[in-house]
Amino acid sequence: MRVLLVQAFTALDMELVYPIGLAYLAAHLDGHEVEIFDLNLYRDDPYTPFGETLDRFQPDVVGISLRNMKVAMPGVHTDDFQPQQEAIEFVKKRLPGVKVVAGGTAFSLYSEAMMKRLPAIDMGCWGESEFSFPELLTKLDRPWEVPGVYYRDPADGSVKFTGHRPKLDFKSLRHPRRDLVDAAPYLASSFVSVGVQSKRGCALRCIHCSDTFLLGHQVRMRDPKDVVDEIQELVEDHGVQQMFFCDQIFNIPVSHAIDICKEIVDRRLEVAWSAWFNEHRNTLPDELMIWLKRAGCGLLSFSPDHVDDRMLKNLDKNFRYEDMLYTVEVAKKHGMDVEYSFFLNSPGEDWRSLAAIFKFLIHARLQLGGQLRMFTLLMMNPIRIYPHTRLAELARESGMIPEDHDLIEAAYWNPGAIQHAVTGWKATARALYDVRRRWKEFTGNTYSSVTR
Ligand code: B12
Ligand code: SF4
Repeated sequence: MRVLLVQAFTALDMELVYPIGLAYLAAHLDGHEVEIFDLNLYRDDPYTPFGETLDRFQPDVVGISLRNMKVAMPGVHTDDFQPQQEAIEFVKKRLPGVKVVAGGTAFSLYSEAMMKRLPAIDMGCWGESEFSFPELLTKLDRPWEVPGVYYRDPADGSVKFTGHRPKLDFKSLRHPRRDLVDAAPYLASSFVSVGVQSKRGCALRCIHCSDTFLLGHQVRMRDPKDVVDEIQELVEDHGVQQMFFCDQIFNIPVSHAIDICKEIVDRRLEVAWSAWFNEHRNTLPDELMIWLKRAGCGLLSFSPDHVDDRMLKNLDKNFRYEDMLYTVEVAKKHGMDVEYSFFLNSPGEDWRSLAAIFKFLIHARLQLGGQLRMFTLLMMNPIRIYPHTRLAELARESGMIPEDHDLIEAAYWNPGAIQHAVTGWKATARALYDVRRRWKEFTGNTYSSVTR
């Protein structure tokens, strides 16, 4: 069978993302002719090269990877479904009769809604699909026999799901088919664009996170030697000098992270990289920091979401403010660059907790100077409410969203935070005014006459 694997649009205003999920699938498609096409490589005019590829390759099946939910450009698209819908309808128009199978994180999080809103999708695989997709290809006329599959009931067209499969044994998977993807445009796009995955799953329980629904709480690790074999192949055969570990969290467990670093050092691989790191001080020991640096990790990417203890507790984080201070201390000590990203409107936010973030920002800047590369405050971007999260439960319980909301356009909005911010500003302005007044009284008004 000829199978064309297509990466649908990712966030249109952001960096390219190497289609590692499709490369994993391709590695498990024995006996099929496979190609990978990324629509994002041609954002100005994707449909000319896409049409040419469809005409030339004449696939029997198009597997479309839907990664991100938010891809629409305001003013250009009506909603987030439009770009993906256009791409899938383009396939169906160009090659009527071709089967379109969807997959990817956005598909897995919003499967039913996607099947309903995008009728050109014939069927889809939920979650990790290295085994379900090849199995489905042998049973395209009987998808109901394959666990992990969404399909349309031939009787009435209703959307059905065959049920979840057990989580797969990640360490026994083949390496992704890197030979099917030209790494060059991704390398040119950003230093995080090419990914390598050393584990799947996360043991932590942040209330807003959907990764644990997608990949489970059990951390499934690959043998560090096998991980570094893959990195070596990327460096030596594909000219990769920079990469990102696309694990949920790289430094849990610490020993696995250290073993990967040691292996990179032993093989003298010249590659600069980054990853998501947990902030708890026990997960950032000096030993790890030393190996990270030696192995080419140039940036500690942290996504703590907050710094204030009360808020960290609300978000069910495994670390506290003391640990945040420790991240600054350890980065300074080892000369590592860091970046942090925060939410500014989490459940329970008030002006004191907002002020704590700004206080931390000042502290980090003073301590780290240029080593503090980026400090993202998602102020205008409240926390997305992903399906199957405790945040979703919270939002439903509090009446913020109706019980049956499909969560496609749902964001946690905490009006209290704005009120508190205004109260905070007022309190600060009042305090400043008081200081000024007292200064005037004390100096006999010299201050204002001098400044006037
Ligand atoms: C690493 C990562 C990043 C890295 C990527 C680095 C890199 N070089 O790859 C960086 C930091 C750049 C990043 C950025 C962003 N990310 Co991100 N990221 C991830 C993360 C943690 C892992 C993705 C990954 O590589 N997985 C490994 C591969 C092997 O898995 P996979 O792609 O899912 O593929 C498997 C299955 O999905 C399925 N599958 C995939 N395609 C297909 C196709 C078919 C036909 C079939 C049958 C099956 C199938 O089979 C594959 C093999 O098992 C995920 C979390 C997660 N649970 O996946 C979030 C995630 C993908 N990111 C997310 C978001 C929101 C973003 C940002 C918008 C964040 C931001 N505001 O900056 C940006 C967008 C970037 C962009 N340009 O679009 C969301 C997307 C949710 C959504 N539906 O919208 C996720 C799911 C996290 C979450 N739960 O919120 N991200
Ligand atoms: S640490 Fe990251 S992946 Fe793990 S539960 Fe929290 S947000 Fe999700």
